[in-house]
Amino acid sequence: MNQVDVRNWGRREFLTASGLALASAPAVGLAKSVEMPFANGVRPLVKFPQKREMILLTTRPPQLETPFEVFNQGLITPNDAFFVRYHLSGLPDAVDPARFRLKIGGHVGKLLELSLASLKRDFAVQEIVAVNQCSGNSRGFVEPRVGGGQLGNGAMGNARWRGVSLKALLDRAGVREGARQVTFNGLDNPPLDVIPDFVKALDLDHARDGEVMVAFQMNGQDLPYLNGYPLRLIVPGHYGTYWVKHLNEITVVDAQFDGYWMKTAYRIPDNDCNCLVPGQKLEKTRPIGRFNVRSFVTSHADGAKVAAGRPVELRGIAFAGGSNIARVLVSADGGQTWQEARLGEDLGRYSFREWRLGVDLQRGSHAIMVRAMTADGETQPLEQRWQPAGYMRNVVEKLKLEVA
Ligand SMILES: Nc1nc2c(c(=O)[nH]1)N[C@H]1C(S)=C(S)[C@@H](COP(=O)(O)O)O[C@H]1N2
Ligand SMILES: [Mo]
Repeated sequence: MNQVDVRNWGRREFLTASGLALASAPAVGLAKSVEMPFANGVRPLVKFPQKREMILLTTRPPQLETPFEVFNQGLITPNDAFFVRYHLSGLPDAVDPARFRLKIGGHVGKLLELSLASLKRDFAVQEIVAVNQCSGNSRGFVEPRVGGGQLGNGAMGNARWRGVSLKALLDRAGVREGARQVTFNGLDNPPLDVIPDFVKALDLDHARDGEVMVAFQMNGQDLPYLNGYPLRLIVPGHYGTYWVKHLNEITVVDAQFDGYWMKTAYRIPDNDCNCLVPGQKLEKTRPIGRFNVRSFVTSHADGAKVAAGRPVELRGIAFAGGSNIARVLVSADGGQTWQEARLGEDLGRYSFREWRLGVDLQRGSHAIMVRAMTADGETQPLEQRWQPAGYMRNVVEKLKLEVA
């Protein structure tokens, strides 16, 4: 296999993208763009290497959102449409798959330095279908507005990940008595030393649950460069912040890891709703963890017009943080009455699940709502829950359909 070298890759595409991001309104007007339904929601559509046209949030580092219609085209999000999120602009220039090594060290019996070939050959390979979702997915809709990337609903995706279990790697290295957490670092670096490197941690029990995985493939292909080539961590049911890309260092530690990205960033109110009243002071916090339950209509956009006189086929997706989707309820009258949707193929408890429902609608305007419930009985709130970082939005979605 050839070395992946970003310096030789689609130079023009990177330049086009940077040009767009730096340009002000007139250039955006000339380029293709989309408008998110919130203030300052105009976004350029750009092409990066190995990606189709995506919604641009920032160029350095690349942050790309999936155009929402992709979620209506199948349960698996194609690699070239999968969203991209980075914190640090120091992306690795090049990754040579022959020379790449994954180091597993720290509080272990034996330091491992694994080549990609050894990883694929010497450990049992496993697969899982799982959603990766950014903590700040949908942040642009939060009211009152909060700081951070103003994302629509496209900072999520569902893929079939192939790799080896983290447990098998840790067992091979031999975790020593007294170990508490495992930390994960990738090849990307801060542009300046004052910005802390992106390092995340999981408790030892979680790291050894057999589901957390080091993946080398996504939907049957090598990971796209921007989604973490050659290896990334998969933490099923947990927010994307833990899914470290370009993963090359796994370190077992005998204390609670207190790096910036665990201790300061990505924390949520430590209360039952993980929420605050806007303006309320944030006191006790904990690191963000599992997804809450969400559902979307994918078949129709807000404000869509449909023909009267025949049933309207509504369709969408639902997912949660590890409990199966048990029910999806749909309202066509703004929440007064609810009907049960049919669920589609079950690809596992970490995957998107399709739902469908035919509804008969009179001429006029209709408020469609969708609400999912898990096997554990968790459901979506009817009123938004606010928190200062705008994480974990999962309020019931509402959209208007015009029947004429
Ligand atoms: N090395 C590295 N891994 C990372 C990040 C990063 O900045 N650097 N960002 C994380 C965050 S916050 C998210 S949401 C996911 C996004 O994964 P994707 O870019 O493949 O969609 O990557 C995670 N892994
Ligand atoms: Mo994220």
